[in-house]
Amino acid sequence: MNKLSLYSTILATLILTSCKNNAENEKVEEKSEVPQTDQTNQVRKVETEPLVTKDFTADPSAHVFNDKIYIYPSHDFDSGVPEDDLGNHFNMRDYHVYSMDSAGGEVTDHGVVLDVDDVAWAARQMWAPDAAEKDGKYYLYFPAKDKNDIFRIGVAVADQPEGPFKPMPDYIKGSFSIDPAVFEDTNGEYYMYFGGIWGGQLQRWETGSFADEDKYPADSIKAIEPRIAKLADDMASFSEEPKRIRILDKEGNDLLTGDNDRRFFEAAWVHKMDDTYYLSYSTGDTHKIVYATSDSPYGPFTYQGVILEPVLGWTNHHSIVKFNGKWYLFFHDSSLSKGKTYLRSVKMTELTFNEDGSIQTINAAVQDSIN
Ligand code: FUB
Repeated sequence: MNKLSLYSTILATLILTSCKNNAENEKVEEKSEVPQTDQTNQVRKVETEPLVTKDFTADPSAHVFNDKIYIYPSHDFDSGVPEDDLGNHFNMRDYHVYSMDSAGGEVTDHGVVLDVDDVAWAARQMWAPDAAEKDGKYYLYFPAKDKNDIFRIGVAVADQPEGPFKPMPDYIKGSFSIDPAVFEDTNGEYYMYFGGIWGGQLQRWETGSFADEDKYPADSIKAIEPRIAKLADDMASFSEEPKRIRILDKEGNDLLTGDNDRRFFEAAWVHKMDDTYYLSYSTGDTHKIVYATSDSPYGPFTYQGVILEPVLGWTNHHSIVKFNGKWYLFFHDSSLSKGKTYLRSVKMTELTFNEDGSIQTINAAVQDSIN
């Protein structure tokens, strides 16, 4: 090799190495777009037991009423409907209410408080409910499929938190999809957050009216968003058209459909700490409970990190409540049924906030109950 070709070979090698390094740096830079909270947050492993063992319970919405914790869960049971992609085997037909005088104390079962046969407009599938109190009345919000097999959200009223609840004759006008969560703001306004994709039918409402077929946005398109509507004074109707809630990354971009680790799937819940609204929800195909924050109940919310890693079973659904100065996470898993996705059990654990308001990630995974 003459001198010239030796220099050319060295130069070419240097250029190639530099390009490779640049490409690798770009990859590292891409990776560092993952929010800081995911990278730095320590994951706390917890061991938890089902709060109820006599029945299967799921989707726990917890509230503090009259100095007690009340839990409004779905009531799972085996109805014999075969498992399918639309979740028809989640064929629940009634609700129980549970209460506790102290966190982790004895759990009282208040029995059946509402049955599908008592709801004039509902046909089947009483999915995840929530409850709210206003002026001494208690309101139970629940999704169910109507006689046309379209999920709607109904409301039932009681004089005490443990029911029994008397249903309104029709579902809330303008309501659709599943997983209502009612948040009472510090100024006395009430907002319903709702929506769930796939079996929960939210994808069918993208055009504003119910579509006959499922259509999902492409991975590169903005993800389907949960909805919010302010409740009217009667607590049984919306005072506005439901609005979409934007969920952004830290650069201000809408989360995309392909962002399965962070985008909304179902199970919205809102709590407020200081002046910050925390929207938490279950993610796309990854079944984490994650959270995003905003200074308005309407958002836009900015993605922050993971609250609860996937649990045993397919679904993940939670609520967050403050009781006697401590924050608690209520959630469910399928440990009691040894992994049956539609037979779940409600659990609870303490939730820890860091000084900057971020939430410490919890891992409550149970591995060996399946054996
Ligand atoms: O319990 C039925 C459905 O499963 C709920 O509505 C979803 O959130 C999921 O937990």
